[in-house]
Amino acid sequence: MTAVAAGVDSTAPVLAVERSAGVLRLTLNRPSRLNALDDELLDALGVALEVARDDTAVRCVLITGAGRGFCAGADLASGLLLGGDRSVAVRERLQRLYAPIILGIRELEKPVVAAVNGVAAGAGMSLALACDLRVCAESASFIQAFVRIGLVPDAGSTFFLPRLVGMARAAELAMLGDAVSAADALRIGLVNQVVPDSDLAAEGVALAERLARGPRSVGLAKRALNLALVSDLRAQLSHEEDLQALAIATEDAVEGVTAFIEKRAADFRGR
Ligand code: T3D
Repeated sequence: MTAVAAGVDSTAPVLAVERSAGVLRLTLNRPSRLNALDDELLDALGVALEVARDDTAVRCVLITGAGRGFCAGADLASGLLLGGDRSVAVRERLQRLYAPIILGIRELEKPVVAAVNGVAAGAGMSLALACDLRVCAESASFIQAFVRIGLVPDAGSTFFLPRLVGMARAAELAMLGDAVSAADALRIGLVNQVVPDSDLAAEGVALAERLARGPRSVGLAKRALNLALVSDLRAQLSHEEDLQALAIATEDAVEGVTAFIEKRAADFRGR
C-alpha cells in the first residue's frame, strides 16, 4: 500500500490511496487512534473525492480503515472540541470539512463502497452510512457515539439512519449510543454483507471492482436513488424519465443491448 498514489494531489500519509482496476481505494490511516478524523485526514478525504469525481479512469471508490478500527469519528484528543468559541468552531468545521465529504460521496456519480473493518463510531459511522454499499467484517461494530459525549449525531447520520433502519431504531441508536454488532447491523439493514474478518479486504475489493466494471448507468441509478429520498412518486417518475433518456444515449447502453443480442458478455466502459 502506498501512502499516496500517483495522480492524487495530496501529501497526507494519514490517507493511503491506491488505484487498481478502476477502483480508487482510500484507507484511513491513523490506526493508533482508530482512524479518528483530524483536519489533515478530513482534508485528504475531501481531496481524494474530488479526484474520484474528476478522473474518468476512477469508476468506483472503496473506503476502509487501517488496523483494528474503521473510524472512531472526530479526533477528541486534538482539543478542538473544548477550546475557544466551541459553537462557532464546530459549525465551521462541519461546514468546511465534513459536509464536502458527505456530499462528495453522495453527489459522486460513481459507486462508493465502505469496507468496515472494525468499529465505526460517531462521524466514522456517518461516513460509512453515506456510502452506497457497506460490507463489514464479523468483528465490526457501529456506534452513534455522539450521545456518549453529549453531542448530537452529525455528518449526515440523522439523514441516513432513519432512511436505512426506520425512525424507531434510529432513535434507539442515536439516543442510547449502544454498539451494534455486525450481525445485528445486517439484520436491521445497516449493512449489505458481513464476511469473516480475514476475507474483508478481498471481498471489499471484489465488490468494488465488480462495480467498476459496470455501465455508466450505475452512477445514474445512484442519482435516481438520491432523488427518491426527497421526491414524491410523480416527481420521481419524471426523474426516471430524464435519467433513462440519459442512460439510453450512453455508449454503454448500446454495448449492453448489442451484447445481449449477440449473446455475449457486455464490455462496459463507464461512458
Ligand atoms: O468539530 C468536530 O470535529 C465535530 C464533529 C464531531 C463528530 C463526532 O464524531 S463526535 C464522536 C467522536 N467519537 C467518539 O466519541 C468515539 C470515541 N471513541 C470511543 O468511544 C472508543 O474508542 C471506541 C468505542 C470507538 C472503541 O473503544 P476501544 O475500547 O475498542 O478502543 P479505545 O481503547 O477506546 O481506543 C484505542 C485508542 O484510540 C485509544 O488511544 P490510547 O489510549 O491507546 O492512546 C483512544 O484514546 C483512541 N481513540 C479512540 N477514539 C478516538 C481516539 N482518539 C481520538 N479521538 C477519538 N475519537
